[in-house]
Amino acid sequence: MSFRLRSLTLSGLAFALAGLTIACASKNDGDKDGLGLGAKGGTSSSGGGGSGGSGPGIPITGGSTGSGATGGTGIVVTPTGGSGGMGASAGGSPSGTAGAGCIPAPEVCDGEDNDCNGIIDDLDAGHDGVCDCLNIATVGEIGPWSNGGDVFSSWLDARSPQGAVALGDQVLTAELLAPFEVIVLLHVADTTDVSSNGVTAHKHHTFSTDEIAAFDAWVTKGGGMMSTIGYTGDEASEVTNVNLLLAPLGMAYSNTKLDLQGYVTDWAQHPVTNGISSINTQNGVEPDGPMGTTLAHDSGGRVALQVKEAGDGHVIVWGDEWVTYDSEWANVKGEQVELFWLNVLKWLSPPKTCQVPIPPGIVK
Ligand SMILES: [Ca+2]
Ligand SMILES: [Ca+2]
Ligand SMILES: [Ca+2]
Repeated sequence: MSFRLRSLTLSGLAFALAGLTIACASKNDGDKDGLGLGAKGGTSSSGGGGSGGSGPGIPITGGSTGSGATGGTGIVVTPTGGSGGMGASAGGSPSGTAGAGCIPAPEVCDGEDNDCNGIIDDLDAGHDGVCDCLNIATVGEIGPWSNGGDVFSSWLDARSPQGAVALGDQVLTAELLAPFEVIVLLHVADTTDVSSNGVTAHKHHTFSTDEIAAFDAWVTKGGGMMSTIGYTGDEASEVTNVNLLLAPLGMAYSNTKLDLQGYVTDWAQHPVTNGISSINTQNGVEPDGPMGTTLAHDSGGRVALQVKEAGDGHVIVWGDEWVTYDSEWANVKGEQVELFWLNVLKWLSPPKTCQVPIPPGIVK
């Protein structure tokens, strides 16, 4: 119960929203680009140049020195094979592609469908539901309203050798975004720093026209993004910056419906909501996108979740940020935040890349 009491104590504070965007990018733009596991490289500024082979237990046969920054066009998931099978070919590869002529080999993170099952890089050695080859980044900073860990520093790191790359306050460019399949927007408000528990989430720079265009292009080419909100005490102002990124995608947060609160208990059927019946929120903001499909409401009928398919990409707008603090749900019964994250990552991932089964028994 301690977490609940803490939550209540904090309920007078406002949380702003940040977005978690997850982009999907490049591993399938070709092994020939040598992208390999570009996302494991620098966690702050390099945009992922990484040499392959950084993750324990993940053999890499693809390019080993490719740089995420120069890897090319990013999120190209388009099958180029056409050789029958399941159309997942990423171009000629040593291990072939699904369909005639594919020679099955163990799946590795190389942008290829090594085991010929039609899905590229569907490796999950721990059978935890998080693809070991998924390239995830966060934009902005995790909020300070938790005494425990966040979903990226602890939960995700335990399930994917690649972890998440923190892009922080970096300027968004096509080259920076290209290596990623999924991006989550955290505290990206340009209005104020937010501090608690001796931790400060710094305010973000205002997204420029070029950044907005780069982000929109990354999503529509196949990237998957999720935004979060409610980090600051002035949500009406907080939503402005993240809405700059969401607007071209037909999505938004309301600047007047600022009272999302309590348990979200009304869920429509969707891959993102599968198995979900209750998730708590604190001082959230209602998603209010003109093109969004509403999937969940709180007990007061307020909107908590909207999604949209944008071009080849996927967008999730969540009306709160407490789901990013794993201390609030890791040992909590009656809520399904962990399963929610697995659903989110799977739906945001390209349909023919990194799709791994969500194991049973996630809900406690
Ligand atoms: Ca495969
Ligand atoms: Ca592979
Ligand atoms: Ca895993």
